[in-house]
Amino acid sequence: MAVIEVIQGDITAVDVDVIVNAANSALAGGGGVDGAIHRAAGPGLHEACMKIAAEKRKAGASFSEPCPTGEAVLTGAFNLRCKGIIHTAGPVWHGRGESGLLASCYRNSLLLAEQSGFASIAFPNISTGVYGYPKDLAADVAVKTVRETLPDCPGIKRVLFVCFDRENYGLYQTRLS
Ligand code: AR6
Repeated sequence: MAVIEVIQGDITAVDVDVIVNAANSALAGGGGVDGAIHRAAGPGLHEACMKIAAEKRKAGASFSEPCPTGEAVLTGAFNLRCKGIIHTAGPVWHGRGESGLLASCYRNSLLLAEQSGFASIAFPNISTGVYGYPKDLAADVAVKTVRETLPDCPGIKRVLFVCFDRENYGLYQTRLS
């Protein structure tokens, strides 16, 4: 069974096989953790995201949302020390049942990491920044979904939640202890 850990820090600096980006459904880059990951990875990452977006549109995805909320895509890691980056678009919080979409982000990211042969994965606190998802509710979904999905991912040995702020760090510590 995999270990699940939490640290407070910057996800671009952690030592894992693959990190998850809290992206947007256009894969267009942005602020927050998405901006930090793009800055650290370098311009090749934006090109890779645009290439995937174009492929998805060609295959029938909507123009504005080539990576719909809750889905996940994989790119290389470029200048980062990890081997890959999984981009998933979290839901914007409206208080109208977004937990299923947030759970899909964690589940689809784990399944994609498993399919891609990665043994360790780091998650940020998806949707808890500009997308406004309440941190305590998001932590409930994240921990529960990871625990429920890991039995389907025998190749994944380590899951790391990387919390940028102290509040999220405390919420995850409570849920994982
Ligand atoms: N490492 C780990 N976590 C971080 C880092 C970092 N370097 N920087 C910020 N966080 P957000 P969202 C935390 O806003 O709410 C972007 O513009 C942050 O404290 O990055 O899913 C995208 O392009 C917060 O807890 O993502 C989308 O348009 C968490 O990461 C939109 O924001 C998520 O905050 C996605 O919004």
